[in-house]
Amino acid sequence: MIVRHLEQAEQTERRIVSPDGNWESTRLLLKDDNMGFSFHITTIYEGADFQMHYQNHLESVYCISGEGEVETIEDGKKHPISPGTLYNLDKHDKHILRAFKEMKMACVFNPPLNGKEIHNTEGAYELEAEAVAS
Ligand code: 9YT
Repeated sequence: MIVRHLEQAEQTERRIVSPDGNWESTRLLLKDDNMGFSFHITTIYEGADFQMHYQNHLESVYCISGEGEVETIEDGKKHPISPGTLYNLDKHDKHILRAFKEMKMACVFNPPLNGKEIHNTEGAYELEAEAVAS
């Protein structure tokens, strides 16, 4: 069994701070854990407004706290986000995420992230990236 605690993981390389200043994410479960997905607790900072396009991954995002919205670029639909909302990028949807108040999100990625990924210029993660020290 694998057991980890968020506060401890935040003190390690599992905590990734995005250089664009929009978010940070502590990656509690990664590819090396062989679960077939990765699991992260992500903070989207208040005022963040940025585009992503996970061409190589499917992602589920559950809002634990905060307020915001996610807009799908293809149809311009805006979906409000509040605690309890789960959105799923099942079609590699290009999207914009906005945080009106800081949001805490639980995120699952399939395939799992390696550990050190940050967004490329397309707002995607590459399939190959450096793993974190365990
Ligand atoms: C909600 C979202 O996709 N935020 C970007 C960070 C991502 N969740 C991650 O890398 O943990």
